[in-house]
Amino acid sequence: ESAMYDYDLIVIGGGSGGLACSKEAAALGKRVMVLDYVVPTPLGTSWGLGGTCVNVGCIPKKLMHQTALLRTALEDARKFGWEFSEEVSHNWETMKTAVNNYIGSLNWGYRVSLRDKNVNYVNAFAEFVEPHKIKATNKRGKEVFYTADKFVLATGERPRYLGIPGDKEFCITSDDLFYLSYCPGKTLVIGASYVALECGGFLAGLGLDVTIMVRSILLRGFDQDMANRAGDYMEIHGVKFLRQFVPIKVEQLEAGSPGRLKVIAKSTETDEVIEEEYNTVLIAVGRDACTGTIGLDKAGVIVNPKNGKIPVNDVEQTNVPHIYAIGDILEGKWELTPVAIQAGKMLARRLFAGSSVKCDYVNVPTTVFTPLEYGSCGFPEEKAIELYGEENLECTVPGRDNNKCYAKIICNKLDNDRVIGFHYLGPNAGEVTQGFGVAMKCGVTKEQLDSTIGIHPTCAEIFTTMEVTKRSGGDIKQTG
Ligand code: FAD
Ligand code: NA7
Repeated sequence: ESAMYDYDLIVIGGGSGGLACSKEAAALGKRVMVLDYVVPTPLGTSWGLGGTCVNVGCIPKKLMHQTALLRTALEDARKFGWEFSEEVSHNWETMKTAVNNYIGSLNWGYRVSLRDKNVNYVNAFAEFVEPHKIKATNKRGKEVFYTADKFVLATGERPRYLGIPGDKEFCITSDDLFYLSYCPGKTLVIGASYVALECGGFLAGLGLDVTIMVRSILLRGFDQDMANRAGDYMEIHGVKFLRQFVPIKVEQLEAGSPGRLKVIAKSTETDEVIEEEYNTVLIAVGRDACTGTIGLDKAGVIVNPKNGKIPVNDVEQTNVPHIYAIGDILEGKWELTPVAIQAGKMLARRLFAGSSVKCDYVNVPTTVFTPLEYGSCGFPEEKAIELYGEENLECTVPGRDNNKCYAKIICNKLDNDRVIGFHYLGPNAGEVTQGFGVAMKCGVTKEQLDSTIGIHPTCAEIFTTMEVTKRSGGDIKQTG
């Protein structure tokens, strides 16, 4: 029946999930098309093939985070005898150019690999006009129609705005930050998501005056004990936090690169209204799924009207059997690049190679690249208590290096002291957490961690010698 259509599979969205899925399907001999199109930001920023991760997410933010860490390394270097007399300063434009060039090479690499793998790539915006037919509109407004037997939705998300006067006109989001042609100067970051804390963190690390406006708590959904420690470290290292405030208006005092903006904000607890001037305002208050303008009603796909997310079953199938969805647009799933890639690959294998292996969304390790990085896998303490009851858990917690490093594991006493929560605050958290993610996938217990011999001297060895339980209230400071 597939022969009646132009393609066996059309993938809408060429980001982490869409590229992985389309390449895998083509490698299995299917006729595959992928469409990717970037709608420019309100300020006109746009980018190439590859989606959020490469262009406006993981990759540029890690490079800028790394740039900021180099400054700390310079300071440490002096302490240990490196002598350099020139004053150290940072050039935004040089960094921006280096980051953009790196991204450009990745964009090119993706194009080449799609061609090599026989995926038909079209740079056009796709929307359904019928259940098996889409309309593709390119930059010049030219419309072409394509049909397919099956579809995969992988359109990702874009930053949410606040809906207050001046936000779209004068503020930037992470979609603009990595392409900003000028140094943002004194910056207000609005929001307390990981995107807000990471961007605020590296901007401060570059030496800028940074304030983060927090409506309620830091890093909702993450272990709060750890989130607050990551925040405390930022505060000690110069990031200002304006807590329990929300912005109500942004006015432009002077245009420029950067210009001058006035932000008026009100307390969430009292009648207090404050105002302050900044050069740049970065909004990072969450992201909206790109599902509202792709004709899903024409295809009959159900979307959660509250958040625009798409509910799927455990094989990433929507309510319409021939339409699947992966990545950030999924309801109740992780918003992470490796998750989108894994889901895309597994889906293609199930659709076209008779596989029955599903994407496992449990115990996905992740890291927040705040100035002091925070890696985690499994449950936050709050969630573990809610699910298992405090009396059935054991929490072990050593800190070290003047408490710059902090670690915590949560074990389920009802299940052999199996590790159900892993939390690490310290250098190279991503590298450290990856390995423990494997261990948790294998069902690691406290006893097995204890019988593992550490690598000395490292921060991660701490997980092999954890003795102090949180319950005991014992001294957690470790040395050596
Ligand atoms: P995307 O990668 O967003 O791709 C969707 C693509 O579809 C986009 O190119 C979009 O333009 C296109 N598109 C949308 N609608 C249409 C249409 N109608 N027609 C054609 N094309 C369309 N994840 C991590 O794992 N680690 C990190 O460190 C990390 N850091 C991040 C930092 C930031 C600042 C942000 C914003 C995100 C970060 N993420 C990180 C999340 C990660 O980027 C996403 O989880 C991942 O990119 C999701 O992949 P996706 O395939 O679902 O969507
Ligand atoms: P999240 O996690 O939903 O975070 C949104 C953040 O923005 C959060 O700190 C919110 O504060 C804050 N927010 C939202 N609206 C406002 C307004 N109007 N004013 C001020 N602050 C606001 O979104 P992300 O996209 O960053 O993260 C998505 C997922 O990644 C998440 O599920 C994690 O598991 C990882 P709040 O806490 O609501 O007061």
